[in-house]
Amino acid sequence: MVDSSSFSWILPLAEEAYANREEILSNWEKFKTQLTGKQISIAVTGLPGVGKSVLCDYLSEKAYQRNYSTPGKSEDLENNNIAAKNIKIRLSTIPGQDSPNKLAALDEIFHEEYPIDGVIHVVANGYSSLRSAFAQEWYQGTDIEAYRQAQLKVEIDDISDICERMRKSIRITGKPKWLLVAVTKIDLYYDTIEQARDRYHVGESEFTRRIRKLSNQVGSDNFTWEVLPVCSILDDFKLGDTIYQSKFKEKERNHYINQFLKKIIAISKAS
Ligand SMILES: Nc1nc2c(ncn2[C@@H]2O[C@H](COP(=O)(O)OP(=O)(O)OP(=O)(O)O)[C@@H](O)[C@H]2O)c(=O)[nH]1
Ligand SMILES: [Mg+2]
Repeated sequence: MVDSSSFSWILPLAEEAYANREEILSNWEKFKTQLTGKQISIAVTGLPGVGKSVLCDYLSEKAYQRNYSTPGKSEDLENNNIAAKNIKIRLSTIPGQDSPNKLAALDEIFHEEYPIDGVIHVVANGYSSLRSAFAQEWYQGTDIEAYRQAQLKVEIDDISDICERMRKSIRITGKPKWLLVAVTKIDLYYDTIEQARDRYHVGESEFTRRIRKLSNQVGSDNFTWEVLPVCSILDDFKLGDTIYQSKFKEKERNHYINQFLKKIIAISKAS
């Protein structure tokens, strides 16, 4: 069982209580894991510009290297690795833009011969970067709320598609066993984080209803799902001439990245 009490949406009051990467992944443990260790493969899905690639770069430590630059729009399947105590985790990120490459990546990842163990589905509470054709079409002088609402609407189609693919795969292979929803970019809307928590986690929303439907279809013994907030790069969000500033410092971001990493490892070990 995963200890849910140690995972929180809100920053701990005392900084000393922030999740610490060194406690999660020591170099010695990483080295030992190269030799032996359980292998877990995870698909990372979500709409264009929600922050999938950058999140995976932070989880795998790539983004902490000097000269790191953000990847830009993804065209193909991307792989990142995480090594923890007795476990090797491979994150395969599916590009968000609709394209033949995206469909090929989805088919490759939801392949019955090599089923994935889990799915991390990334959402950004409507703050998708203005990168997709859809988003650019939508921002024609509309305000942030209209833009966000349109993104949140498409997000339902997207989670429905992923749930349907998961249902088919579980029926045939018994996997993936779990879904972890990453509610990212919280540095942009931390002051209203409760709304995101209601939408994606505790509330009776269309989003949570869609996942519960999957859970009922496949049976809760065969599938678990969890939701956790996170953020990665602290870029300001731009919409037309308006700029929404990131409200976090690096240490706060690192707390959420480390907490998320801890969660992935815990679910992977339990599955
Ligand atoms: N403030 C803030 N900005 C973020 C965060 N994550 C990503 N971004 C911004 O969002 C942009 C898009 O992130 P990506 O990781 O490239 O998005 P993606 O989901 O991989 O998009 P596709 O490759 O098009 O599917 C980044 O270039 C950053 O500017 C975050 O946690 N906080
Ligand atoms: Mg990407």
